Formats: sequence, C-alpha cells, structure tokens
Amino acid sequence: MVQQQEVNQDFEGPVSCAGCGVEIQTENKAKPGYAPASALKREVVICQRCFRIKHYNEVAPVEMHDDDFLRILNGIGSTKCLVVMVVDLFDFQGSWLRGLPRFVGQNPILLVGNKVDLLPRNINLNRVKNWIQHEAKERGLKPNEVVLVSAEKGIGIDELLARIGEFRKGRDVYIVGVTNVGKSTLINRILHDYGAADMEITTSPFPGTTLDKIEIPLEDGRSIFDTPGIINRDQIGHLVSPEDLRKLTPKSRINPRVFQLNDKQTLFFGGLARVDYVRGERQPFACYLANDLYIHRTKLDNAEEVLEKHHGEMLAPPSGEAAKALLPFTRYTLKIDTNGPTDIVIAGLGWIALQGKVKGVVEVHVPKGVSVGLRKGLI
Ligand SMILES: Nc1nc2c(ncn2[C@@H]2O[C@H](COP(=O)(O)OP(=O)(O)OP(=O)(O)O)[C@@H](O)[C@H]2O)c(=O)[nH]1
Ligand SMILES: [Mg+2]
Repeated sequence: MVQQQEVNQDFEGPVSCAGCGVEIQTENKAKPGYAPASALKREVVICQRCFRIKHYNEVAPVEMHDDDFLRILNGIGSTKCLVVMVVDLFDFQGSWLRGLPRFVGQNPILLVGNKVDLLPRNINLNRVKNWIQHEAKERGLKPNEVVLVSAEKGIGIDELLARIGEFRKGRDVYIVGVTNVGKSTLINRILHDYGAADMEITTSPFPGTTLDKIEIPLEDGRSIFDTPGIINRDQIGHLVSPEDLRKLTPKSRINPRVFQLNDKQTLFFGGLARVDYVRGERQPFACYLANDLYIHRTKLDNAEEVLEKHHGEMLAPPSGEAAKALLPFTRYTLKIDTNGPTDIVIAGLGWIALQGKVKGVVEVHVPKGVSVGLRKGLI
C-alpha cells in the first residue's frame, strides 16, 4: 500500500522535516525547524529538535497555535478524503477531537480507538466498540466504522488497513486527533508493516510532537497525511511536568486496583486527585490508573490534614514545589444513581468503575482545568 519513495528533497523549494513536518531553516537555532546546513545534504532531512527527541529522548516543547491546526483541519473539508480520527482509549474524554463534524464535510470517517494494549486482558472488545459508537453519537459524530488498535504493539493493524482500503475509494487519507493519541506511532507502524521502515516520523511521550502535515505517498498516487494534534486544554499532560506525565501515563496493561469503600472514606491518586466517598452503601471502587501510581486510602475526616502534610512527598506525583502549583484543587460533586456499570472519569488520569446498583455522592478534587465526569461503564 505504501510506496517506497525517494525521500531526497528538492533543494530548490522549501524542505520539510521528515520527522515532524516543520519547514527546515538553517538560520535561527532557537526557532522551530532549525537544522545545520550540512544536514540538508542528507537523503532524509530532520530538524535538530527531532534529532534530539529521537536520540536523547529529549523533551522539546514548541509553542503551537490553534490557528495552525485549524488551517490544516479546514483543508480537509474541502478535499475528498477518508478521515481517520484517533482517540486514546485510556483518556477517551481528554483525547476527543471536538468539532470534527464541522471539518469533515461529506467525507467518510473511520474512528480508531488506540492503545487497546492498556485495557485489561479479559475485556470484551465488541462491547468496547459499541461503547465507543455510543459515546461518538453522544458527541455528534457518526463514524462509518470503529476499529480498536494498538499502534505500539501492532494489534488490529490488518483490520484497520482493510477498513481504510474499503472506505477510501482511491482518495487521500488524513490521520487526525488531539495531540499525543498516537497518530504518528500508528503511521510508523503501517510503514513498518509495509517494509518502509526507513521512513520514520518522530513520536514522543509528550504532547505537540508533530508540527505540520507529513505526506506519505501511496502506490496509487494518493497519500496518507499525518497531522499535528490539536491541543485539548483539559488533557492532564498540559498541566504537569514531563517527568510527572511519564509517571501517570500507563506503560503496560492496567491492573485495576479495587478498594472496598465505606462512606466517609477518601482515596488519593498520588498528589493529583482526591476522591471522597461522601454518602452511600459500602461499594467496590475499581481504580483504572497507571499501575505504579500510588493510591492512598484515608478517612474523609483526615483527608484535608493528610493533603496538607504529605502533598508533594508521600502524595506524589507531582513532587515538591510543582505540587503546590496545582493547589487549591477544584471540587466536583457527583450524584450517582445507577443500575448498571458506571465510571467516574478523571480525564488523563484514569477512571473508577462502579458496578451494579449504586446510589450515593462522590466528591472529586482535581487541579484546576482537569475535567471530571460520569459515563456509562467502559468495562
Ligand atoms: N500504550 C500505548 N502507547 C502508545 C500507543 N501508540 C502510541 N503510544 C504512545 O503515545 C505517545 C504519543 O505518541 P505519538 O505517536 O507521538 O502521538 P501523536 O498523536 O502523533 O502526537 P502529536 O504529534 O503531538 O499530535 C507516545 O509515548 C507513544 O509511545 C499504543 O498503541 N499503546
Ligand atoms: Mg505526531
């Protein structure tokens, strides 16, 4: 499907970085796209920032503006193409690309749930697909199909390619989604599976890696485009430091940690969230978070004192001064009255699954800007 291309650039016109799509310049080291003049002689040109991310795992934030993303998304509505929208299954709420229906025009949409490798092994994937269809509909999007994949582990890629083939009908393909959902990793996976592994787009654990459209030519003269992710301000990754983001991002399959809670008990998720079970019967709270994120249980009456004494130390991440910057927390009161599985979602951090009939009140305290809500149970 992917054309083995000559990556050598045309030196007459502007050259784009093969890693992040930004236009290469050789003048200003401090500006995006800088590469030493000697780098232009290489067959594949990458900017200094991509070089550092690739070779030194460096964090290299760049100030991006929503206008840049909107310009690219606007272009999609006016071309005939297949839109592949990627969401992060671990952070469905925080990774939803809002307003997509406005941009796609008449084009078909394939919705890809990525990072399926993080969900528990015994999960019913058909149920997850139906759940995504339901959530998409609630948000005003009617995808032609939902596919679950793991770009990193190579799960579901054959099915994805079959669906892309089915729906694109000789058109270009645009991979879109908010930042950090794994768009570039997905394209690298496709390239790898098609023996074009020498082309590699830059990926990183931090938001804002891809800076402009990157075109990958297909055999039929059409292309797949990687695009920069738009920033959802309520993604937790924008509020914490890169080191803390590493700690709260799950790296392997999540093992839910289950706490039998009585009312007037509290759970702290590191120093990032506090969950008070204010009122209700004794319940299991199944916590789906990064496996090594510390969970501390205490009495609700002691919670304030525990936070004051231990925030940034025992209750970490975040650590030290960075912890203070997240206070005071914003409090959300959730009145729960359900008969079926329900999740309390803390965007970017994870969720708490409640089973069966639950009637009660839960208060969630999080740093300002992190969104909290209830949803139909995913699992
Ligand atoms: N667990 C898991 N992590 C993944 C998967 N796919 C991508 N990631 C990780 O998600 C992070 C972001 O990946 P990228 O491919 O750079 O994301 P992106 O959507 O291109 O991000 P931007 O370029 O910033 O818009 C990286 O740390 C990846 O390793 C997956 O299938 N499973
Ligand atoms: Mg990218």
